[in-house]
This record gives sequence, C-alpha cells and structure tokens, in this order.
Amino acid sequence: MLAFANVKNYVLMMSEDKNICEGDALKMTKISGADAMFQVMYDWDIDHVFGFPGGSFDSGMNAVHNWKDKIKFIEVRHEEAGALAASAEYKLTGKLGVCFGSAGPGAAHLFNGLYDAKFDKTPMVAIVANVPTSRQDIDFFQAFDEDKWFLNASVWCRQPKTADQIPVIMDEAIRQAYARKGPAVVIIPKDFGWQNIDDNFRVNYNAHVKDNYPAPTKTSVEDAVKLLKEAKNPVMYYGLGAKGAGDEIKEFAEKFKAPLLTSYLGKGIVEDDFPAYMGTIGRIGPKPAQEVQNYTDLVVWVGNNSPFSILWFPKNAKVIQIDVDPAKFGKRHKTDVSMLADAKKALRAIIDAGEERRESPLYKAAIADRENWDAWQTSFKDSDESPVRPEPIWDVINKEAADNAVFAVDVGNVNVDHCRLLKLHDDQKWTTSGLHATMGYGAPAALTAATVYPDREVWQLAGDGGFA
Ligand SMILES: Cc1ncc(C[n+]2csc(CCOP(=O)(O)OP(=O)(O)O)c2C)c(N)n1
Repeated sequence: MLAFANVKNYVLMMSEDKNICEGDALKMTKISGADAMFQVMYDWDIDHVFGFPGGSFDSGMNAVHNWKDKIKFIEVRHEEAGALAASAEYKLTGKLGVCFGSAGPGAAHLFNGLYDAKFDKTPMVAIVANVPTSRQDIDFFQAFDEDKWFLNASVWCRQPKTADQIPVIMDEAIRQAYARKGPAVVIIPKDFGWQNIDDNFRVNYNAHVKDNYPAPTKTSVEDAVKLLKEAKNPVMYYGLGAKGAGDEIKEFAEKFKAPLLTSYLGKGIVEDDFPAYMGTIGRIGPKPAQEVQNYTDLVVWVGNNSPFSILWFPKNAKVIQIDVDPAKFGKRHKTDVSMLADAKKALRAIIDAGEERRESPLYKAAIADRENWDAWQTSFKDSDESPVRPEPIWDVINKEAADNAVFAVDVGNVNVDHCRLLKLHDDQKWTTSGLHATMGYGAPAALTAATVYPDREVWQLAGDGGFA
C-alpha cells in the first residue's frame, strides 16, 4: 500500500497501518495541519472557500496560498457575509459551502450565517480559528469558549484534540453537515494549524450517497386515496420539502382539481403561471391563497413546516401529511394520514391510485379569484405614482430576467413583492434567508450564485437596509 499526496478519492489510510510504518519502502510525507484540512476539502470536491483573514488563522491563510490553484479563496469584507454565502451555496446547488473566520471577533461574526443554515436545514462547514492551545481558558487576547458558543449555532462542533486529528475532524464535519442537514463547525487552534503531521489521510469520497427517501406504505396510500375521495374541497399545501416534485404537484392538481398553496420557500417549485397555483398563504402572500385556505376540508400537506401554518385552515379540516422527518407529523395541524416518504414518490403513488375528480365549486372559484387578482396587479404595471409602486419595477424584472436567472432575495418588504410579483418560470432559481430571516442575506447569496453559476444572470433583490 502506498500513500499519495494531492490525489483525489483515495481510501482512508491511517498511520497505524503497519505496512506503512515498517520497512524502508516509504518515507512518510509531512503536511501542515492547515494544508491537511485543505486536502480534505479538495478531496470532497470543494473548489472555493469564503472567508476573512486574521492572525489566529495565519496557518489557514498560508494554506489558502498553497492551494490557490485548486481552491479559490473568495475574500468577503465581513465574516457574516462569508457564512451567509456558504449557507446560500447548498440552498442553490445542493452542494455544501465552506467559510472561515479568525478567533474572537472574527468567530463571533459568523453566527448569523450559521443560524441561517441551521434554521433552513442547510449543510455547510465553518472553520473557526482559535488562540493557541497553550493560551486557551486563561482570558487570553481574542479568546472565548468557542466550542461552547458554537455548539448551539451548529449541528456538530469540534476542536481537534491533536494536530494529527485535523483532517479526520474536517472530513467528519463535512459528513455530519450533510447527514444532519445543518452547519458543522471545526475549531482550529493556531498552533495546530502550523504543526506538521503525517500526510496519510485521504477522504472516502466515493462512499458518499445522495439523499434517497422511502416510498410510502401501501396502507398510507390507500388511506390517503380514501380521504381524497370523501373530500369536497381538497387543496395541496407544500413547502421546500416538495422541491423536485413540481411535475407530480401539477399532475395532482389537475387530476384531483386541488388548488395549490405554498409556504414562501415553496415558491418556484411550480411555475407561478400555473393556473391552479394560488401562491403563498399568509401576510406576504397574495389574496387568492389566503381566501382558498379558509374553505378547504382536506389539506394534502407536503414537506412543509412553515411556522405560520398553525394559523391556517379550518381546525376540522382533515390532513394527509407527507414528510421525510417523523418529528414533523402533526406538528403544525392535526394529521389524519401520515406518510413518511419522499414527496415525489408519495404523490406519484396517490396520483396512480386515486380516481380523477370533477371541478368543485371551490376549485372554480379559486381559479377565477386568481385571474381576478392577476388582473388587479397587472393594472398597476404602468403606474407613475409617487412614491413609486412595486408593480412597474417587478414588471421590468419579469420582462428582463433570463429564463435561467438566479435571484438572491434579501429580507424585508422585498419578500412581499418577490412573493407576489415575480413570475418564476423555466430554470430560474431563487434563495432567501427563510426561518431565521436575516437582513443582509441578499448580497452574499448573489456572490455565491455568481460563483457557482458563472454563466447565469444573477439578480440581487434587496431593500436599502439589507444592501447597506
Ligand atoms: C439582521 C436583521 N436585523 C433586523 C431585522 C428585522 N427587519 C426585518 S425587515 C427589516 C427592514 C428591511 O428594510 P430594507 O432593507 O430597506 O428592506 P425592504 O423592506 O425595503 O425590502 C427589518 C429591520 C432582520 N430581519 N434582520
């Protein structure tokens, strides 16, 4: 067995391996702790990292230099921007982003981005520098209890016990971030980053599998079909968990004549112009969605954990809930049929097993309500009122944006206008700060979009506060 430097996808080889240590066939190459960390990133196919330098991260900056041909360093002006950019990366691409900050104040600046990722169930890794191990816990310059502070802001947080452990911990952080769907934090003491260790760790990258959720049980499909048959006015209410199931959602709406309602983060899963799409329910959403939800007697609730949903739907409406997380069933509304399953698979099974329905009076009213609402919004598109109305601005955006544009949306009234007025279609993508809803998300997310989609048009949509 041999050890290789800078070769991707090699199997894990530990220094305890006697084949390596004994005999004179191989002299172990040395690598700094920080370089070993970058090797792990490279092995995980990470080709850029967001961050802002600091003295406690000098070993990391040295590694940034050493790895500059393979891992691009994107220097942000504030660590929070780097953390938000890293969070936006998975939201846009499904691939984890990485950021770093130096000890003390640099570390503290990461929190908003970490909470954004934690609340929106977004894998990412933050590398946080720490003061040297010999200076920890004695009120040293820029020192605080990083492991304790970052525990709550992350889904996994570790400081290696020795420098040799750095690559193993970095690899584990990436695994845990993907598996636990949230931010993992790796704390690197200044002395460990510089220390030379054996260059013998390679990532088992090919063993990584993409999410693959189960199909629904036969009984749950039968129960769901029965409720659908009995219902007078079924609707579907979906969220981000239905991402990728757009075709099934539309087929469901057409076959069962169910108006479509979403959480804000569900916007875009089905194109805005789909006739049965009523939009987002709630204060930022349009009127038809708000009105329809009052009259339903059956909600097909798909991958949706909107905190505001406790306020919607008649209390006695029945619910068929589809989710991949057992903790979500019955959390926001009483549930009659729980389907622990992939949204696409569950909807497909119900569509195939269920009988086509006729248009109900509510369905007809919903379609008419939506047409009426669209006409009302459109009537303002040429308005020259002062202060300026949002409709003319969004009319321009709708006309100008490319079919594969990416929209990085900040937090504020921009969400109301974006939710109601942007007509998402084709391969357009968008992202915002969802449950944490932090201002300042738009610019870092646009930076990420421009980095990961260099050939696409990127729009940052922000109010003046978020932009500042
Ligand atoms: C970091 C942060 N601070 C405060 C808030 C509370 N907040 C939400 S929206 C908003 C105003 C946003 O104003 P602006 O950036 O001008 O955006 P607009 O409302 O015009 O879209 C505030 C203060 C927040 N969500 N995040």
